[in-house]
Amino acid sequence: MARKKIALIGAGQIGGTLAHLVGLKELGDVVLFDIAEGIPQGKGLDIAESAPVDGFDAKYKGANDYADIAGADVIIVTAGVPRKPGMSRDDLIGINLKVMEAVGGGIKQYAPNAFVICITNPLDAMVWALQKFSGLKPEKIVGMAGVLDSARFRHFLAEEFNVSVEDVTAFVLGGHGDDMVPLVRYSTVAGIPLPDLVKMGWTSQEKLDAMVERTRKGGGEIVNLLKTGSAFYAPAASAIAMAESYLKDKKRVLPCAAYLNGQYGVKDMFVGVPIVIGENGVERIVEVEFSADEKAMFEKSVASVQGLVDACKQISPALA
Ligand code: A3D
Repeated sequence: MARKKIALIGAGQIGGTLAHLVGLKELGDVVLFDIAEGIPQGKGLDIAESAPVDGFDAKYKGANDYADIAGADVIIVTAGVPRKPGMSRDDLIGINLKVMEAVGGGIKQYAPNAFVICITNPLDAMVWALQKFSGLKPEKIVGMAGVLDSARFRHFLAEEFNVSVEDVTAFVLGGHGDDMVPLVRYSTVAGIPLPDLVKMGWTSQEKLDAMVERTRKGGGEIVNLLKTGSAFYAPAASAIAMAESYLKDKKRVLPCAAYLNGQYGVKDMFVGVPIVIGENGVERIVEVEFSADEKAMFEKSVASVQGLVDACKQISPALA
């Protein structure tokens, strides 16, 4: 059986980390694409030279021409600019929308059957625009945010409880902004929901509230520490989990920005919800029940995404 082809559009901090992880996990051969000449070629060669040491087989090709992504099975998009301290994700919209137009054109021409994972911010609006520009079927394109936001919450919880991260599950839904929705009721340690753990004295409500808030601001915390860019290790790991579920038909249930067409009362928008990813892409959208408070938080988050989508339509009339 031929190896799968994985195209990474954007060979920056996340793109390079993705390329390394694809090799280490032997998910397939890699094409690293970027407008910067030399960077994708250099990173590809560097990682290929690590393969004999780590013992993995994968071919790496650096590219500056979209023709090289032809026939890709999976495409992960990180092209664009990241945040700097003091910037919100929404500040990136003008520049990154133009990038999505170029990337969408390349995908439409050379890899219209790929499963595409978008990471470029502001995530929910950029994946929406990328779907329009590329013409991909809605079930073949998703945005990565919920897996990362949930992983951050899981990390904080595992530290607080002093238990393995493996036994902590968490659910963060809604848009990938400061009003994302960490769902405490659906987050557990080995199946025990967080509100029960508060009752059992494992932590206090105040501490739990603080972890929820830290999760919401998790991206900004890293931006402020790094000063020159945004998080890349955990975002790359998160997108790889999504790609792996598609490539291996694992049918994992993961929170991702998926195209909603009436689910959760939302139409023609990408918003973070639990989905099943398998060989057909988005195979199911899971509609969980919200309490009144959760519903209000979710609707606030959706309204923020709607604002960004409206801004995209104003900047690029082709999207209206
Ligand atoms: P960075 O290291 O700057 O890499 C971006 C790469 O995109 C650079 O190598 C650029 O040369 C390249 N690029 C720019 N324009 C184009 C173009 N038109 N075509 C192809 N390549 C281009 O950034 P990064 O890797 O740290 O982050 C990439 C994106 O991911 C940013 O928009 C971040 O805001 C976003 N991000 C999202 C999350 C989510 O959870 C959604 C988390 C972290 C970062």
